[in-house]
Amino acid sequence: MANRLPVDLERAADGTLEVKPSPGGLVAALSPVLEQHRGCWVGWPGVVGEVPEPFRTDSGVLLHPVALSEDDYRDFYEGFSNATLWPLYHDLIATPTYDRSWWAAYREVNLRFAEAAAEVAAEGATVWVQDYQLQLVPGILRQLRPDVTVGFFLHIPFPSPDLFRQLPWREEVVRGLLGADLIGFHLAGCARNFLELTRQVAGRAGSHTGLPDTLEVSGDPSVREISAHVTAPDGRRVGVGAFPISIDLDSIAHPDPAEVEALRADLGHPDLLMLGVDRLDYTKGILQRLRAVEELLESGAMPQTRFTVLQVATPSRERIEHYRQARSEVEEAVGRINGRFGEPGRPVVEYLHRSVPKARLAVFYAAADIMLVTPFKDGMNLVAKEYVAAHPDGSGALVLSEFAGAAEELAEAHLCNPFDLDSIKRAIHQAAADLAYRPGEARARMLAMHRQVSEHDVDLWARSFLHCLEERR
Ligand code: ADQ
Repeated sequence: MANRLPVDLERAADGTLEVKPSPGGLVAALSPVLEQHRGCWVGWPGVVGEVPEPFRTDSGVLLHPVALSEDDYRDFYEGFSNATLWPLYHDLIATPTYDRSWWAAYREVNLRFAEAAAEVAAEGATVWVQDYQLQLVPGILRQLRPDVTVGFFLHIPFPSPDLFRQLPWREEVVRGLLGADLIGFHLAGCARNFLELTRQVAGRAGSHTGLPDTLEVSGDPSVREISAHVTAPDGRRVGVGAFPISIDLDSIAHPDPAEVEALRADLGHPDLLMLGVDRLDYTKGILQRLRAVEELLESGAMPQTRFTVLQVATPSRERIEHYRQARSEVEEAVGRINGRFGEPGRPVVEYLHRSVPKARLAVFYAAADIMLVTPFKDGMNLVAKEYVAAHPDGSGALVLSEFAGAAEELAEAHLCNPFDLDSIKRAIHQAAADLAYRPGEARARMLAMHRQVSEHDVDLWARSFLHCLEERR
């Protein structure tokens, strides 16, 4: 179960609901398992108010909608999930708001999701709960249905205990998570933060034992073993481990070279095409990368190179003030840079504020010489992996923030510190210099990363987690 069902519902003019499947990485990863076991996906279908009855997708997966009212959407989703937990878990890049009524809505909606899962789960079923919006579900589900096996995966970072302890409802959240049999994070560092926290916080609510200081990954490195356990207040041993998510390589299937060429032609055949693809979120460092580009232009650091930056920014959480502000700062920077350095018909920054179909994104990835991924903090960042997947021949270069989870696996990228404009500029400069003067070195870097992503795809991620979860039965 996840906050969102893998569908887009649209309300037609006559008030009826139309359902369209919305394919994504998680769907690709989970569909085979769900189809094989005739499984069920519980989630919110994306429009407030009345929801359709449960229905089956063409491939036989049962979708079970959970309703959210306008108030739930505001307080549970925009409020507690995205204006409290999101900034707190991303190391306070924005200041979290702690609001009691949002917390009440979060509890209430988590109860509703848990009840829905309890209703549809077969005797002894496995329930896999996804992400920060549903952290109380494992604990509630454990009480409602002690027979089911519960896994929980967090897609965003888990902060250090010193930050997490700000949360007024910290003990409830930790106890909710400890209702699971297995809790998965992208990185060992996040798992370690959680273990340390349970020592500090949940310990007061019950006993705890057996917490190692470090997380060891043992056995076949492609299958992450559960590396630590926490003893929950009710005495159960809860597995904690790192399972770095990845992508479905087929979704970035090789685009038509003619389309790739046509895109570069449309952009006026730049010497260097740089690309950014992000949700428009203040954690993604879009403004910072634009400022770095602006400073490169200002200083004339790359005089021989006529470059274009294509920035695709998906609209996201637009009613939340920090998001509105991030958008207006980005758009101001785009206008300023183009005003200062563009030519008629040749802006420096091409900016798309909309979602783009995956096949078109694949064209963008394949066409780009340098991919700019500069988040201040990111659980993983699938865009970095998608770019690498789109360059099986080793072309291109990746500039990647050290603070993206993906940096652990993609160490051959040009790593940068997004808080330091000079560091971003250096990484761009090095990537461009490698492409121009050290093509062998540039190719070796990209090929090493391509191997990593090919061998660790989203299917492996799902199988590893579910394998560990099954072992806990
Ligand atoms: P996100 O913060 O959404 O995910 P990311 O991992 O980069 O970030 O995933 C974004 C996905 O959306 C990618 O598959 C990308 O192709 C797609 N996308 C982005 N912009 C798009 C556009 N304009 N049009 C169409 N598609 C677009 C959260 C966490 C991440 C974690 C993932 C998965 O914040 O850290 O990697 O979940 O666990």
